[in-house]
Amino acid sequence: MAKRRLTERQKRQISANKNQKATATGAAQHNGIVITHHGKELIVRSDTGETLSCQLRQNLGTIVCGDRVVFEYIDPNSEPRSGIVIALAERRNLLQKSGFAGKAKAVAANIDQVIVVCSLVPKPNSYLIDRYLVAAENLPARPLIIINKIDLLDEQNEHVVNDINAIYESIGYRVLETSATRNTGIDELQSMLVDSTSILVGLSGVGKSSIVKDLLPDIDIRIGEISQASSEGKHTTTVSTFYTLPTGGNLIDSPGVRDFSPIDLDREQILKGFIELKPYRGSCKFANCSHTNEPGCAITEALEEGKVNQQRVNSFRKMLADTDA
Ligand SMILES: Nc1nc2c(ncn2[C@@H]2O[C@H](COP(=O)(O)OP(=O)(O)OP(=O)(O)O)[C@@H](O)[C@H]2O)c(=O)[nH]1
Ligand SMILES: [Mg+2]
Ligand SMILES: [Zn+2]
Repeated sequence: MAKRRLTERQKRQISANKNQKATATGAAQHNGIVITHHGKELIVRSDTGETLSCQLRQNLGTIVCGDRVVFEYIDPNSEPRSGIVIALAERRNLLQKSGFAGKAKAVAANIDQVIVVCSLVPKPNSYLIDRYLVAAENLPARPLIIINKIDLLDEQNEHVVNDINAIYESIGYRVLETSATRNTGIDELQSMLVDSTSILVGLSGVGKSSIVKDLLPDIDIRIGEISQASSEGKHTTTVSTFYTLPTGGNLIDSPGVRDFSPIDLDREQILKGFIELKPYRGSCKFANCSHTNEPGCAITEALEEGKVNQQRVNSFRKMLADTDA
């Protein structure tokens, strides 16, 4: 007999039932989504729309923003109510980065769209954009690139915007120019968020939280400053937070990074992350081609023929070298 596939709901129920047997509390179980966490305290929004503080049952492992969970109320009659998360639903995907000493650090779960935010100040870093795109392609999630602070456009930095547009739009990515302070491009962004869960990622200080604030003006969101000396952000957002937009869709604001590396990717996955290199997969003379200086490398040939962009190939090669893949 063909195996029946369980729906997500059924899987959650089974997971919940297991825990119920183990604890025998007999308490009613509810589903919700993790909005954020402060140390061991999780903030969960139930499917009925209640936001509550939850503790975490032991041995559930890491639970992050965007995770679907099953919880019980500690005392359903107390005010405000609080809960215990007893089970974690299966994840569709998990965005992770390389944290302290190269250890994997979970950022957020169940993401449909990764929005790589860069700005004119601090300046964009193309290698960082490329690494985020590789992470997105492998989640998999749809990537979108934003160039924020477009109000700061001048003759000196004009080429930065032109280059990003030229490189990424020519390979099929969407590049959106915004100004969070002037509310430019925000309506367009809003229309690209409907019906999905998106996450804003990028350097500290590029304006991720400012963009969220434009979309949710009534919510209290901390906006940081830029250091005058270094033009870098001051890491104002410290934990990822999940927001539901009244216009449709969910948006996760994440803490800005100094650097980002995807975790645990092999050579094939890195190649998969450079979408314009797809036609050259498996076409090199040597099966174990390092795509650097071997004769008959299809990627080197494509580069010489001007079919692929030098900067992107540099990123590809650097990523292979950096990850030791
Ligand atoms: N000129 C200009 N400044 C902006 C724009 N968007 C944000 N800023 C400023 O940039 C600074 C940093 O903004 P945040 O929204 O805190 O940046 P962030 O990306 O959330 O930073 P982290 O939370 O540290 O990752 C603030 O001073 C904002 O006012 C913009 O479109 N134009
Ligand atoms: Mg922020
Ligand atoms: Zn090759």
